[in-house]
Amino acid sequence: MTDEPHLLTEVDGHVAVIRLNRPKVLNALNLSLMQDLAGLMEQYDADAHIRVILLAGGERAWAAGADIGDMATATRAEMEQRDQFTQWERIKAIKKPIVAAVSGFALGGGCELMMHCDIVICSENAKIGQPEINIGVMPGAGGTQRLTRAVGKAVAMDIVLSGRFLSAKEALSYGLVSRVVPREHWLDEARRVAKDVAKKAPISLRHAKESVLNAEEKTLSDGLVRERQLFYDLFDTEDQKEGMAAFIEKRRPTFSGK
Ligand code: CO8
Repeated sequence: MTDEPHLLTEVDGHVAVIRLNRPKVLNALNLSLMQDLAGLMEQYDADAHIRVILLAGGERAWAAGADIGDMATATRAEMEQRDQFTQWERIKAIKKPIVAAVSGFALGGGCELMMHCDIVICSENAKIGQPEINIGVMPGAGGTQRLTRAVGKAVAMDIVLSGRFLSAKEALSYGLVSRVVPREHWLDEARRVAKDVAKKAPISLRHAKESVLNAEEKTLSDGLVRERQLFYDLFDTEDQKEGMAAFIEKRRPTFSGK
């Protein structure tokens, strides 16, 4: 009997759907899953047919964190040698929009993976947190940095130091997720959002994603300079001409990605 693949994939129009598939361990993120996930995302990022990546977990868990079994007896030197954060850097470098479909637990590395995505569609049953403090460690893949930029110091400290789980509603009120949907619609709604985004001009999507992410890393004035360059660049694209002509002619645009 062969093992189930830890990632399932499907292409739905211009949307590449990737599903985390380790349900027995609540989609715990081990090194080989993260390597394969980064590789798949890079493959879709380079594929001109794909415009949006949809990353989904299962109904009970998006991902309950890094695989604790992999780390339980590791020394500092072994952890450093594994160099696992390279995989996370590869995901951070993906240029196409990533929509997350989150249901159930999004904890530790799972919450950090969610924060690597661009639009987070979240079931009302989601439980989101950074509980590393309960097992004698702390977040290591952005859970103190991206989280603090997303929700501010006071809330980030509460989440990281108490290890408590947030409800979907709380996460929405803090700006950690984009939309909360009824539990029976979490995946359908995320697919709908991904397909809707995939109708937009691909170069505009890429530039807009880069520019929004710059707000996390650059100063306001540097971010504004880069925003202006990216905005001007779009006037060299066929899709800008098509988009504006379609508006004037009162028809739907057909974007070519050029
Ligand atoms: N790693 C490995 N196995 C896990 C994990 C995990 N993170 N989470 C759950 N499992 C396994 C359980 O061991 C259990 O396996 P088994 O059936 O063989 O006993 C199975 O999944 C089901 O879990 P539970 O029986 O515990 O289910 P409950 O509904 O009782 O509880 C919880 C669900 C609350 C989610 C609970 O499982 C839990 O607390 N999980 C751990 C959450 C956690 O601490 N996450 C943080 C991990 S550390 C981390 O993410 C650091 C990231 C650093 C950056 C990334 C670098 C790699």
